[in-house]
Amino acid sequence: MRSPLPVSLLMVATLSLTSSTVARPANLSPGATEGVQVIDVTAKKYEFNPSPIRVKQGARVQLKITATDHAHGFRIREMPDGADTKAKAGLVFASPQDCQKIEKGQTATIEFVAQTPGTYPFRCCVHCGWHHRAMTGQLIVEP
Ligand SMILES: [Cu+2]
Repeated sequence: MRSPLPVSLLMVATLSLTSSTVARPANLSPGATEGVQVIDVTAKKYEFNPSPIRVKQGARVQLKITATDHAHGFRIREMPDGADTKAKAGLVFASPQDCQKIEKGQTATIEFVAQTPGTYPFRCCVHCGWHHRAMTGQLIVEP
């Protein structure tokens, strides 16, 4: 007689998988700076500097991005290169992310926890000129 155990185990595994993909607790307070790694980044035609940006897994990071010569934008993928699209986000943001526009001379702050090692591409998402599409960079989260 076969035990029904494997089926119930599978159900438990499925349930826990589902709940782990639900939104992460967003209890990162944007004002808190304790334990935060602050990285100054400049955006100008047509590069981000520094790039690649390297941080350690588990670090809470603030990117302070200054557009020096023109309005630019910043958009980063929350999944590392090569990740399953159904995997949970590798970067956990303090606030919802879309295109962060940065006016000329202004600084925008992007805060996240670098949860999963990997390479995260980012790019300018505000049209800034002829080589706008080439204005890209990488964040590397090291284990
Ligand atoms: Cu651009």
